[in-house]
Amino acid sequence: MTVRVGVIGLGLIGADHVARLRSRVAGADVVAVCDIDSSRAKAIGESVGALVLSTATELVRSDAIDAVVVTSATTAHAEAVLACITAKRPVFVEKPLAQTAQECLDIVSAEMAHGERLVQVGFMRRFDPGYAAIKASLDAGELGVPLLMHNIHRNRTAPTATSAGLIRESVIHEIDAIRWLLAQEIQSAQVALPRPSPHAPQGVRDPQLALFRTTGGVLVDVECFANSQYGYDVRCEVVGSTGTAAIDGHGDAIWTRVGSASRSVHRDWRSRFGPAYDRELQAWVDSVAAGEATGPSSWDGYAATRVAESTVSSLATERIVAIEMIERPALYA
Ligand code: ISE
Repeated sequence: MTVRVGVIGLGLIGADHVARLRSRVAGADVVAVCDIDSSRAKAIGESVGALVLSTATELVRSDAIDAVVVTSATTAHAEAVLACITAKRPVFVEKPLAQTAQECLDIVSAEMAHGERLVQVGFMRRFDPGYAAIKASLDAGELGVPLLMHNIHRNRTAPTATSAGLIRESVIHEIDAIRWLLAQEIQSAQVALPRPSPHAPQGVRDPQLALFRTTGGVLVDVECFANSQYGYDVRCEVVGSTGTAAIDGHGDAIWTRVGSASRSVHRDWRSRFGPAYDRELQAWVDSVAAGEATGPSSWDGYAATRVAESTVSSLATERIVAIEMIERPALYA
């Protein structure tokens, strides 16, 4: 079966997903697209022979499609995902699931009323071989009991970044990785702020250090630096009672020349995590074809956004904020 996909939102990641679904993911075809910029929609749609529709609602209701990819602005996610659930369409939505924890809960409620999972959230780190190897090692007990986790998340430049956006759009990846790797919820969050980089946009607190404590007592730090100038650099190390496992974010090759050794630095998340995005969408297409949603769920999307909201509220005081979450519904057990 070829899964006929409609894509809502054709910015950088949306256009990348269109290309990926057509060339690197098996069993899928992009048959319809829409974007608020109609000329962009026309250009991309015509280049791949897809129907160009004017609104997300029209696309979700179209008989031409089997499933939907939502890559519009975060503010438009909730409406599009809820429309997909109403139309009983499997949907892949880029992270974060929605703008607020309340919107995420509305999605969780709609999916529960439908009775089965339809949503996969784009937390692609789960599909990265380095993160997957740490997960396997933790699950096999090779590190003993996890005690600490250190993370670095640097972007080269982010001229439109905001202080809250660093947490909601970037640290949210680590929030999901923490929950997934450790299989624990996060019970408190705190942000500590050094002086801003001279390269940070006016008034933006960049870099930031977020500190999380999990329900199992693991302490986690995340350095987020959106305007590091030098490149894209994502690292993670879990410290257990008998060993550690780490991912070095620089790249895979090291060059040695007379008197020096050097290694590549990724320019952005598209090159660093390209293969993880491929695997993530392949897993989604396979799950749609099998009629059973897998991967990061609406519950994961809700939990991450709930933690991000509390973390943002620590920005003003730099104090520890306790995180309140609803009970995990049985659908997401
Ligand atoms: C971007 O939106 C992403 O999702 C990238 O994976 C992340 O590393 C980056 O910080 C975000 O701005």
